[in-house]
Amino acid sequence: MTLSGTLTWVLPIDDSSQVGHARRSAQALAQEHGFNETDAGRVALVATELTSNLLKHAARGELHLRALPRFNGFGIELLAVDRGQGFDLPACLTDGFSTGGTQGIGLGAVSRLADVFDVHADARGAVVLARLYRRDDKARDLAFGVSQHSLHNDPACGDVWHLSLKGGDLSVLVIDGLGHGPDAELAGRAGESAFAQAPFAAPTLLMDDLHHAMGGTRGGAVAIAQYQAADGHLRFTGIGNIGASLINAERARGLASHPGIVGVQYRKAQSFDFTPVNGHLLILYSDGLQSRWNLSDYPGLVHRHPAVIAAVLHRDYCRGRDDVTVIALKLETQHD
Ligand SMILES: [Mn+2]
Repeated sequence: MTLSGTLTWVLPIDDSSQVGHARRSAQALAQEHGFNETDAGRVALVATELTSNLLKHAARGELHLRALPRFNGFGIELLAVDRGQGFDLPACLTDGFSTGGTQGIGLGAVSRLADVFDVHADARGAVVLARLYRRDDKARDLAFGVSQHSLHNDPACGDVWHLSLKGGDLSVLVIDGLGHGPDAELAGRAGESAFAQAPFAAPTLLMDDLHHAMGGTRGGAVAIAQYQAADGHLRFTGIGNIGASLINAERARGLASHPGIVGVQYRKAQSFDFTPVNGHLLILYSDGLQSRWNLSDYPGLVHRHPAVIAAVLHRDYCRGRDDVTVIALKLETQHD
């Protein structure tokens, strides 16, 4: 089982005229991924309500759309992201709470339409997550989230991620191809192809494979993390500046990488072991994200769905001068 990345689709929402566009965009994305009319209609209704609710409490923000990679079924992820204050969750959850000019079904109804619904709201703004899966699939939600954006919305993205699952074990890769644009993407994709051939090989050996595969490209920063569910064991190897943190409610640890550029030059790859870390959150991010964030600045956020966490960090710490990727993953048994 393999998941790999596409860019987050961002729709700016600052006027009620954009609600219809958001609804049609979400519905079209669902239909492209095989949702039938009823299921795509649910997606459309959720998009309408999330964007209307956002306009009402924050006046402006963004709707982030993503087709969830195949995981026993297709899904659509919608994230309403804003910097507004005073988000009133109990009021928003009340059925019939009018969001102005819409059906006013309230987020309570959205939470029942969606297979996954979660919210984080504080003084810095709100992020509301809804995931909907096709009803005819036996999809299970993966406790995983990604926010990925290229600089200036370039269709080429130098950041690449790839996640493999095997019997509850996970192996995840993040590459930041040097710079940005098509040549950076070429470097990233070369490394991803090598990784995809043996994602559960020893990470230091994998790093050598990636080094060879990325030779002749401009190279990049690479991090590989492998989780063994049976003993709650995480192994991490990094070259270059992919950020990595292992977090639970008590503490946060940074996972260290060695200097170098994979595909060009580095002295050695070394793996570090962490155990037991079941139940921890693993966050990997490219240097398009500032590293000075601290999840404990956001009360309760560590317990939210990883997709909410990735969206909050992107909203508040994106540098805006490079491609950016934030992956958040709950380390728990996630059967393939
Ligand atoms: Mn970068």
